[in-house]
Amino acid sequence: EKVFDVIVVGGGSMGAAAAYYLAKANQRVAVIDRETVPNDQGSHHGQTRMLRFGYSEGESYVPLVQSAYRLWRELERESGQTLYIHTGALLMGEEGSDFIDKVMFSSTTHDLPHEWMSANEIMTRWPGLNLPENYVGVLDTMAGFLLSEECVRVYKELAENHGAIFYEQEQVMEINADENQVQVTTAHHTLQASRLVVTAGAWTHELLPTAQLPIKPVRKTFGWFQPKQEGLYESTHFPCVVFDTTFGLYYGFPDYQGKGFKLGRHDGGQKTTPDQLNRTFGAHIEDERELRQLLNEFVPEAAGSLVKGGVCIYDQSPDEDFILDRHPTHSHIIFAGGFSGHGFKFASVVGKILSEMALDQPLSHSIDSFKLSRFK
Ligand code: PYC
Repeated sequence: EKVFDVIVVGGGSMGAAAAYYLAKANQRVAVIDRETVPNDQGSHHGQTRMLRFGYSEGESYVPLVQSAYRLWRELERESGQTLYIHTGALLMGEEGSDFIDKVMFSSTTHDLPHEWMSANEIMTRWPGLNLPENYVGVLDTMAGFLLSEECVRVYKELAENHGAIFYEQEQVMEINADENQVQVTTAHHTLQASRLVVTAGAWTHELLPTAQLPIKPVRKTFGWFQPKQEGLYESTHFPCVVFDTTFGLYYGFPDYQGKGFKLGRHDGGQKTTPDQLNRTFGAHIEDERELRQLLNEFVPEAAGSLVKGGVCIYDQSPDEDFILDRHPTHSHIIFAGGFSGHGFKFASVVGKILSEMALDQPLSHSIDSFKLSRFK
């Protein structure tokens, strides 16, 4: 039996970040993941994740994004790696829509740099976009994207430099907890610690059945498309984009390093379990069709051939807000989940908060709005 201070189950974005902060605080840390770290089976693959400040999901997220941003930039300095590409993010929808109103409310409440733009102004500045007349956009000027697998890889490497041990491709078979200790058994090892952090994405509620986490995994797809014309969508001048349309909420990323224009749909998707998930893009007829519907109307010059499609999982909470708390009956078990497709950008600050929780330190942000008890 191997003894640690903290065991982290799930070495994706949140778990790798938590391991980094814990190892840096001189904790003996073990990370267990059923896959490699990073991997393409969960919720952190696909090259890019957006970081937006003018948060449509609620103004209360803004200070958390700001901290997350600072921590990502610190991580870049510490590692010497580029992890954040500053492009701005253009959020588009019908004038007067709830979506645009919420983006504006977050932007003005927190005095964020932003530009309100009409459809004509947008199409003049970015000729690759095509908008109906009644659409407007808010350019979130500080926004950009994170190189997601790189972020996870860097956290892992730095955590290892501080002594963390990663047990990869090891599935957790059993978690046992008494009042002070936890024991985690995999096919090859039995590990013991006084704290357990569970950050296993769509697997989290299966690993902690007694916590009764209301998390529902949803299958989501995305694809890279070959622009029909060069020069319109490169990340040097084209921003990240979000389209709130009558037929769905879509997000897009500029062409980075010649991979193509990346597009995904944020709403919709199929309820699933991570073990039953069909990870083949195109397994459902709508996988490509619904992406092309958006491209044809709003980004027509990006609607060339499909370069590559991908499938990932959202772990959806009932209100799409995060769940970050202690286990209801075992306070030395801490978990974070229900990130509902908008969590990656927060992994830096969530990792830091998880480490503070595990060390019983004051928290750098209130997490009261993420309590599990709000669903009871
Ligand atoms: O939260 O910005 C976001 C996002 C983009 C794509 C999926 N989620």
